[in-house]
Amino acid sequence: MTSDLDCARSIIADATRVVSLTGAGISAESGVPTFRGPGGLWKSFRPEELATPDAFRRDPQTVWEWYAWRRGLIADCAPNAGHAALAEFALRRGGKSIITQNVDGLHTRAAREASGQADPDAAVPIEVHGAIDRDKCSSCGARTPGVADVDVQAAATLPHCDVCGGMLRPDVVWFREPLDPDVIARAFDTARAADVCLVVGTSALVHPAASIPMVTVERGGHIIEVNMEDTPLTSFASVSLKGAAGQVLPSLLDVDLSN
Ligand code: BV8
Ligand code: ZN
Repeated sequence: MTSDLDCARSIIADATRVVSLTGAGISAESGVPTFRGPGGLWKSFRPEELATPDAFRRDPQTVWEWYAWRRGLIADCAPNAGHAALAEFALRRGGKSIITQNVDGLHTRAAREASGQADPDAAVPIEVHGAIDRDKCSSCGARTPGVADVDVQAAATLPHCDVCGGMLRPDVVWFREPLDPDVIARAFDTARAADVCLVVGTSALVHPAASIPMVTVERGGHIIEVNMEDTPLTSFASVSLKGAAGQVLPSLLDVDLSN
């Protein structure tokens, strides 16, 4: 009896192009809270109150307080075996293949750690929802490295743009904001050209990102899902592996992380 893992491994072995779409679940074992699971961020905060342009217009201090808290939390986290396995696999296969909804930067750190002196680019993800460690000017759009200590005491003490004086915001995509058209087009094109879309640690509820794996299926490719629970994509998956990303990915991708 072939196990689901063996079935998934043989699909990947036969594939020419494997792309992955990751969500907050791949960072859970690194200590970064997910959004919708038990203890998730949206359990104690309502996304409409913190992750929308209206919320930022209405109460920039509270939005900045939440993002500064998350920035500090993420700064103390490290990539886990799931990030490392995906990075090794991407470097081995070549060609940009990691698409992430996450803004925590852990895939990029794993890419640098896995590549050593070599070019990490194949393992650097397409970040469809932006990056929490970058700021963007809400007036002129200038992007800068994230301000380290945000003073949320007053609107005047929040970070402002050196170029035009406009108020800075975290460089992430909020609800009801369009994604960067070039970034999301690249993500869909990458998935369209793939034989397999490996979907890891996402509830597959947020669009348009959650639709990315469907273009692989529409072209006759496979979805392999790694999650702790079923999602709206599970019924489209050729194999659905229940388990933690950090446990499943090294054996699924045949990556030995012991050294
Ligand atoms: C837009 C901000 C249009 C950054 C986030 C249909 C089509 C198009 C849009 C919509 C649509 N329907 C509704 C919309 C609007 C909306 C949307 O999708 N709403 C949903 C909630 C219904 N979409 C938007 O607003 C998008 N913009 O469409 O604009 C437009 C066009 C033109 C002009 C104007 C507007 C913008 C979406 C981006 C929102 N920003 N975050 C930040 O602060 O982080 S979304 C937020 O959710 C995060 O970015 C996150 O990445 C994303 C998805 O969540 P997940 O990553 O999946 O995390 P979650 O906690 O949900 O799930 C974790 C999973 O992991 C679970 O399944 C769990 O079982 C699993 N897990 C846990 N531990 C492990 C594990 N798995 C493996 N191993 C483990 N150890
Ligand atoms: Zn500016």
